[in-house]
Amino acid sequence: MRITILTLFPTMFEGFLHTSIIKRIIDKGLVEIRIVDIRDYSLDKHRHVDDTPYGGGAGMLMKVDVLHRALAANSKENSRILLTSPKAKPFKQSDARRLSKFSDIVIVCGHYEGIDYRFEKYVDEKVSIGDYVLTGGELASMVISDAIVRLLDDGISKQSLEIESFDNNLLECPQYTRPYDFYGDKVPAVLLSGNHRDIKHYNDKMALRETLKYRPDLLENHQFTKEEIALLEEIRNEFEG
Ligand code: 6GU
Repeated sequence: MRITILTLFPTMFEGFLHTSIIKRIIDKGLVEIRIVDIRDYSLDKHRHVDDTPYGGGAGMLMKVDVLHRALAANSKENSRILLTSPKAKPFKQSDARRLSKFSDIVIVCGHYEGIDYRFEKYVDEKVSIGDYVLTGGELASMVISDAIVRLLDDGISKQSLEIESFDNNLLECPQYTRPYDFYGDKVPAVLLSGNHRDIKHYNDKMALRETLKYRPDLLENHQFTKEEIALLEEIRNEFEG
């Protein structure tokens, strides 16, 4: 896979590209991430990338001609072209899965008060990362790339990908590692029992409990199994007791 990020702030990506798991996935050759400076595609001698809005109003808008030139020079026929924007549907795990199937992705980082609306027709999808406003799309493009890239085959172990929060609209269950006893706070006994059925029962129940506590909205889209309905009943009884 190749991901090309068009940005006005290329240096913001240095830490992201050269650290930890993302670096490992790049070094394995599973993804190439290119950072392109939009300013390189400005033709005037002051390298302007923005201008004031027609009709007045506060702030500056990114220029459609500069954006279009940068995009044309860095995309292909089969590129999936994304534009970061707070004015879009929030990015979900299902979007990360869907986008991980493309071989070429271009992410244009929106900035300033916005962009010239005429650029939107060159874009396949606008993507927000949540209901808040960022100063620019750079952090959003890193979030989106990170979520996509970790799903690429061999990127991280299959087991870590198998049961993940949000797949199946459930949060993951709590997990524990050594020490067994931390100032009297002990790891739940069942996890040391070696009984895999009991452990699964416990973990499934805790996953439901976490989801009920923090993201009950996810359960509206969850397909409950018979087992989970029974677990819900157990949780309710404990809660009442
Ligand atoms: Cl993609 N961009 C900006 N500027 N703000 C955001 C966002 C994106 N997603 C949430 N807030």
